[in-house]
Amino acid sequence: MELAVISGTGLFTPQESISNDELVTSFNQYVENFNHHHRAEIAAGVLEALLPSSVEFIEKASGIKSRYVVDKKGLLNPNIMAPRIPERGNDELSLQAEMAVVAAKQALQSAHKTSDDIDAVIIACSNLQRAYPAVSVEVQNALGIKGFAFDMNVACSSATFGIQTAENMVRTGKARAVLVINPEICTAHLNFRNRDSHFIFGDACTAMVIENKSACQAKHAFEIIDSTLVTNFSNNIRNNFGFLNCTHPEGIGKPDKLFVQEGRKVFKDVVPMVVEMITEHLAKLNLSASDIKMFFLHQANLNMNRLIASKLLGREAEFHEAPVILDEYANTSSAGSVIAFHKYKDKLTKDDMSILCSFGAGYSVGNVVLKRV
Ligand code: CO8
Repeated sequence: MELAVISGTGLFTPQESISNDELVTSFNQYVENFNHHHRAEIAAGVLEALLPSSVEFIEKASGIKSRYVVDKKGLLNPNIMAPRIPERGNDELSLQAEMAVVAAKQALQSAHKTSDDIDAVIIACSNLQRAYPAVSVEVQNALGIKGFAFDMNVACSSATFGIQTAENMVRTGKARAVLVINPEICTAHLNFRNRDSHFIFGDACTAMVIENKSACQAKHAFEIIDSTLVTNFSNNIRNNFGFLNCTHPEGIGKPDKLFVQEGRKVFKDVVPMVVEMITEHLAKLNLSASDIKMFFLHQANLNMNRLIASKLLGREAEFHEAPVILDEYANTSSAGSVIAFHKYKDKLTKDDMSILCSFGAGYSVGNVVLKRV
């Protein structure tokens, strides 16, 4: 068996950002408009008045202070409250492919690789912008890569599931090097009229080069010591958007065709699941949490990450042990833990161990144990 390393990473960050203040102002304007428009039904008890959102709640409940977005104007317009992304012609690069190409080029550069060194492209993310042709094949074409490409979706855990898929290809010699790319346009599937979750998501794209250790030319790389995946069915995070929606037109535009969650239940279910999985995985490798220098955890909720890290370490984690990017990026689904890895991995020195862990819809959890080489 060959050894596999992550030898390069890249990050595409949209130019526009929305602060909690801006988001709440727009949401509260929508609430005011709604309550005014429906004042008769509300007075008659037929409709419930909507409640306003608050900056303080968002920051305390989630740790999120702002999010990058592909379209700020549409999102902040209380009459739209959704990104407005013009359709492109079939001969133009699609938006997801465009984000992916930027992140992939950075990853290739940091790995000291060119398109000729890559044998496969995996687009792994929560939402794909069309059915076919696969976005990955479009990216493969844009980068001039030979070999093959495919798309995969495991919601928030798409990146770690993609890493293991690439790792297996490299270990078995099926590919010399693989690009795993996570273009997440989460704002297009978020219900910005839902007070409980309107603040949760942002947009970004990450990319990684995963390759055979013996061919690695990067100054610093991260050997994939082992990876483990688990899924466990739950309806607590759900989105019923899909290609069959048009077969039942009555359901089109209903809130269940966007992201819906029972946030409290997710928190309660997922924390023990993640702690148990990481603990067992480390034990299998004769390691314990104290051997791990950095925990690159899925970035969904600050309190959740604090609790997971403290349960693993038996004490509160310092920022440098479990870095957070949530405050700036919000939840970017599968890209979140990779953004933390991309930004803070250089703090690790030779032989330092770290983990990259994702968790979310499915439920799905993926844990990758890495060693800086
Ligand atoms: N402003 C003010 N008050 C509010 C607001 C608001 N915006 N929203 C709710 N409240 C109020 C509630 O009404 C409630 O009031 P009361 O106590 O009087 O009933 C109070 O605040 C507390 O509400 P909650 O119990 O809902 O608040 P929590 O403390 O549980 O926080 C969170 C809510 C932040 C949602 C929290 O539960 C959480 O983050 N849980 C974890 C969720 C999680 O990790 N989800 C994973 C996400 S899935 C993923 O990462 C990828 C999915 C696939 C991507 C899809 C792309 C779109």
